[in-house]
Amino acid sequence: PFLTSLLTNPTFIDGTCWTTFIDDTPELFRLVGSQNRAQKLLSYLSELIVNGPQVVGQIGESKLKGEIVIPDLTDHKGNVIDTSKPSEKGWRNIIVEKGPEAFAKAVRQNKGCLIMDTTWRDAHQSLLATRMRTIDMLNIANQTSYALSNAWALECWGGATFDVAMRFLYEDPWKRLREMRKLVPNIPFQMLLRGANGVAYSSLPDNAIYHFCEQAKKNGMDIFRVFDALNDMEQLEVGVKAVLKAGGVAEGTVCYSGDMLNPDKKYNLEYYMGCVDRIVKMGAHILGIKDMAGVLKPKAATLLVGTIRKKYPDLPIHVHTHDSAGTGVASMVACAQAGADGVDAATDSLSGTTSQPSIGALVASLEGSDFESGLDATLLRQIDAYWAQVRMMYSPFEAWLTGPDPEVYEHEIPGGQLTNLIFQASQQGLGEQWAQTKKAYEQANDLLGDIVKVTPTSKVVGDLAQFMVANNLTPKDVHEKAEQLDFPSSVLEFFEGLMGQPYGGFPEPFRSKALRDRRKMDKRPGHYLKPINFDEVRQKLREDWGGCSETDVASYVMYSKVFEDYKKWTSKFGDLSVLPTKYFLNKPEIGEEFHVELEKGKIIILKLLAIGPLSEQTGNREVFFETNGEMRAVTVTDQH
Ligand code: 3PY
Ligand code: ZN
Repeated sequence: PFLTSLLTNPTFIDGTCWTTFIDDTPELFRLVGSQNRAQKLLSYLSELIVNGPQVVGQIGESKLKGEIVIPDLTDHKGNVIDTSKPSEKGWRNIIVEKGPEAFAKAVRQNKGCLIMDTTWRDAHQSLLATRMRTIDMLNIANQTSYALSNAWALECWGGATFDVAMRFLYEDPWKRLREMRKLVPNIPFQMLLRGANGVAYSSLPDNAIYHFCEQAKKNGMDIFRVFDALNDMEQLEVGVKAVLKAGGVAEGTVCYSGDMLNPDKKYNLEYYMGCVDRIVKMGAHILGIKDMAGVLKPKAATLLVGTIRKKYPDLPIHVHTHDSAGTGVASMVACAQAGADGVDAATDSLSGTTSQPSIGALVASLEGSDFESGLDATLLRQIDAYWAQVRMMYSPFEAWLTGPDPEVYEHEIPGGQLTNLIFQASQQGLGEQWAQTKKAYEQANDLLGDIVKVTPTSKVVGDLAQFMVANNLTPKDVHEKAEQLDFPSSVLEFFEGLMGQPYGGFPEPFRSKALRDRRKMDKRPGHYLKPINFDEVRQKLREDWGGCSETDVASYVMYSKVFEDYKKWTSKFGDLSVLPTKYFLNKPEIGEEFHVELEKGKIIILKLLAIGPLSEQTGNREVFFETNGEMRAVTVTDQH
């Protein structure tokens, strides 16, 4: 109390009693020199408090000010369901007890249409710039284990979540996977793997993909949706084989692009059936159809799924879509009716527009039909009450889309990229250029030969579009000046062949003009890339960081620079995944008390006491906290 009153005393705050106070009475502050976990956490908070969110990689204040209420689940009679232990019921039991083939058989034999919930991966990737932190999934994991116990799977890992976890959230994606798995042992986990690109943006040596899949399976992954962004079947096969070798369920996936109903478009039914035949031959357990932009209209869905069902009566079919144009529920119902075994949806508050269609709307639309989902709508609504609050907490990452965008049929921008591009445009104050960017995206796609667009090829098209807008280039200019222009590196990598071979070949002479004397690979990149020497990587990581796990090795191989930056960050600020999101994004108020669970059962109670005045000599400020009743101070350089 003495210190608290002193720290809030006006003469202390204005600096008049400041200069000698700490020097004269160091025992009062018990400054902890050792870099223990709590102190590192305080360092992060102090940076956030003194220098603002940008300095710690955040972008602004969240709209949610209060505490998030975690709902109890109640059954139809109003009785509270005991969720202290996970549910034991779920489709994962078949995978664990009988293996991938048995799972594939069981979902095919299931009478209704199962739903995969994408809330933990694609929904926030598509709506909130992939920024959902592990803690916010873990906080609702017990309830989820019950409410979604009959789901096909929880899509919860892979895609962009892998690098964003390290890059922006300062979290270990592997730790996320293990922690989720502990709390949800009953529902299959599904991830997104970009074929020979792993979870990166261009191809890696084959042995990196095998190692990655082995680690993912060991750390709790069950079903791997494997796609290739160009539907290059050789690239896809690398991923499918790696999953089969690791013992996972392989969902070999074809990406849907364009409009199959339009006879003038490049990708028609024959093209897709050719891809499906190859995927079946590879030995995939499940066929995935990935409509990443949300352009699969109900009639096309009926035709595509219906044709596959007829040709391959025993093949489980799982369809993914985005609701960008507003047709998501209609298309998924059409898929169910045409013979799909599973379709994707997201919790209501994180659904719609660029995300997946609403799970509540889909469950209701299938109710009473032959294609029931087997999910309990009441329980889903109860956990959605949690997600509504969480979405508000992540408001700094909203693109503020107000409704469906049927223009997606023209520009074909994938859901996740659409919000990303809008978000980037507004961050850079280029809001008015958004209409131009959309148009340029269409033109860039044509210049590149009308390619299938999904990560990483969607980035190629997006980068070329932004390049055209920034440099005021028409498609004609691009053609004419191709030999002089410095194209974005993603465009050059695509032309080199580092993302595989596009259907119909590369556009010439554009490719050669843009590449000049760079290499041209006309076979899949794995033929050229030198295999990873894993022992060398292990040795390097041990030398640099004093130790390494096999999952660190996998992270480093996938994203060396991002991994190293992440390690530097955590040596300075510790494991920030334990910090509640409210205080990860926003600074606490003076006098505000909050809890952080450093590890199970080890809780610290924190309170911000005061922010000291700026020292003219050093440019520093002192920030004072109470942690478990003990005073701690952190010195921070004021960067203002
Ligand atoms: C990804 O690759 O991250 C995607 O979500 C593609 O749709
Ligand atoms: Zn998607």
